[in-house]
Amino acid sequence: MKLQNAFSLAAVVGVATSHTIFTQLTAGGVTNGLGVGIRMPSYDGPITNVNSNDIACNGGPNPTTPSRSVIDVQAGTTVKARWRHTQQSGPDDIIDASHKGPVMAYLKKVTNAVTDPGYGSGWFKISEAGFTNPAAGTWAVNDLIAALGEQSIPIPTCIAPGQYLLRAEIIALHGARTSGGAQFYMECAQINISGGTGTKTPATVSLPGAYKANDPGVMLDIYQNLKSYAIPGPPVFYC
Ligand SMILES: *[C@@H]1O[C@H](CO)[C@@H](O)[C@H](O)[C@H]1NC(C)=O
Ligand SMILES: [Cu+2]
Repeated sequence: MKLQNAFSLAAVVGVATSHTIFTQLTAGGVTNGLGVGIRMPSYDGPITNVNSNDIACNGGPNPTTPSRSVIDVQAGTTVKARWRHTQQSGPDDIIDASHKGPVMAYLKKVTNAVTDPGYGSGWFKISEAGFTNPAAGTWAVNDLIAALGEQSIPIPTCIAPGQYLLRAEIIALHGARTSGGAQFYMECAQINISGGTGTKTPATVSLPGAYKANDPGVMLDIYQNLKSYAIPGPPVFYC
């Protein structure tokens, strides 16, 4: 009996460590510390209810730790979101390769990046990658692992300067053949964009709201000879 419990515990830990968290942001050549300027959860599990407020900036089942920091970002530069299984460091500590799916980033203009709750209207997508190599069967998640967990996110030049939430997201589709089976991983970084020209105003969506449980890119069987993939959410905003 004792032995069996030990094995079940190992299985549970194995599953948990295949999850992931966006733990660090690199901006202007500076890699900020773990959880600095990021609302980091204590547990690396996914959000699975697309209608929950937690789909915006995590929380709920995975309580998040607030951060007082706001990270300076220059419009027109590329920032890097660093993904890890847990808050620990290490080269292999990214996400299990079984967690195939898209990798995206969104922004939301806010008055105060520290206190804004995240959920609600105002979100626009600034980058996405999906089924990047159908011939090889590889996805943006596989590319992220090859990039040692660093998601490169170009910050548009034409948006207004000011405070934003930067939401980096991975959707793991290994269990997505049933409704509620897709695993959404996301955290929000608190940033202050300077140098934006403000010449364009992006169309925005709500989170929750931008995803439906039965979207073709959310509920699908990725093991059924998939030829193409429709990344869920709005189109990417380009200047
Ligand atoms: C954002 O950047 C502007 C321009 O550098 C600065 O004046 C402002 O104090 C910054 N705000 C925060 C919250 O960092
Ligand atoms: Cu997982």
